[in-house]
Amino acid sequence: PTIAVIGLGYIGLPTAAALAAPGTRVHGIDVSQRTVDMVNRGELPFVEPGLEQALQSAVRRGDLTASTTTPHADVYIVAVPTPFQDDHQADLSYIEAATRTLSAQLTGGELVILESTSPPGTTEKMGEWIDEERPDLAGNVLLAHCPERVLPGRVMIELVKNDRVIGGVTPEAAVAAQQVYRIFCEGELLLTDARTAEMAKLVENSYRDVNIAFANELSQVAAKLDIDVWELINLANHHPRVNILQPGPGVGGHCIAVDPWFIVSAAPQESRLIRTAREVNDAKPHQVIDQILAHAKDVENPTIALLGLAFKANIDDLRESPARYIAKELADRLPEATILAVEPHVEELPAELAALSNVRLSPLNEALEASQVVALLVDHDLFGLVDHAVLADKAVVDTRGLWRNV
Ligand code: SAJ
Repeated sequence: PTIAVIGLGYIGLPTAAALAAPGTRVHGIDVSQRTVDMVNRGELPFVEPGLEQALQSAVRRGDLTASTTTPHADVYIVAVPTPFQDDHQADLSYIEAATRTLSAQLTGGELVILESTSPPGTTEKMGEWIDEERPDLAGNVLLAHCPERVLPGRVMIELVKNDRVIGGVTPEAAVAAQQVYRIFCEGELLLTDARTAEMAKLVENSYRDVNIAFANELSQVAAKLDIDVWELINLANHHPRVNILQPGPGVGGHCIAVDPWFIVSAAPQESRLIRTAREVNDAKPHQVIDQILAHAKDVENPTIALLGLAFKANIDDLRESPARYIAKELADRLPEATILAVEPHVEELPAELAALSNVRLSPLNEALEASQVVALLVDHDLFGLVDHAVLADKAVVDTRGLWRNV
């Protein structure tokens, strides 16, 4: 079959490359001409270990091509963003646009798979959009939802190894989608209906959010009681049935901080714990800002080193990053301070920080030398190598417990 992957982002592009690896004919579609040009040259628009090699060989063999227009294919995989709006409702406009566009190419009998994380009922809604565009097909299209579960930084391994949930709007669609994922997936392919598959994805990320919220709440409780939270968690985790996650500066990324809201908006009365966890995690960056401000107020025209801008360790992804939010807030609230942001994985500051005169991207050593206050926001491996003697005369806010013995 020919497979079209719509959306060549963090999920779509690795999926396209994995599908093309055994020689399947894959066409990638993206609204960004720059992304399309890069993919056609075998270049990565973002960093992901192992992906460049897979992309280059697929492009070189001619198994993977890309364009901004949508051609006919036997299978469509939709992997576009589902951000949320201010009211925490999912913004389905990208899915709707992709669905209406691909509808024009359908001849009947094609399989359309939604990979984007979506509120329950979205895959069925795609069917309604296709019906509106193409009443002549009389619903003769197979629809399934197969949410991705890969962890950024380990995408190429997890794509192949993870089990997957595949929900069909009809059982026939689920079976057809299962055959597609068999092309590259070695994990179990578990069949269900589309709504349960949609919900399974949201539940997985909410589970993680609630558990991180527990750790973040403990960090506040421990600070109040003057207890080292890292030691506390480490000790508690020696219990055979306790496995507490790690506190941090807040929860970033485009999934865990978003998906729980889709459950809350679908069933607000019934999801009190999920909502509270979101609120606890969203409060954490403000608590870190307060800690940094408390140290900075003792210094005239302070220089503050912020270590890390990414949303988690050892990746270059700055989207929805609490560290980036913390940098912006500090720069706004301390116009007389100099903020030196250290992020070895990027070459320039994101636009909202680049626009500020008191924030600069700085090499690690320079930032450490110049600063009176150091906040570790991301546990990149590089920061673990910092000589503790350099920190001795500085105020340190270690949000990840990387330097807990300083
Ligand atoms: N974090 C903590 N403490 C921890 C673990 C994580 O503060 O103990 C923070 C991280 O620093 C980061 C955020 O949480 O800011 C999220 O990081 P993550 O590593 O937990 O997850 P993501 O967003 O990179 O990927 C998640 C994964 N979901 C689960 O583990 C249930 C991944 O499998 C999903 O595919 C992905 O969301 C997605 O796209 O939905």
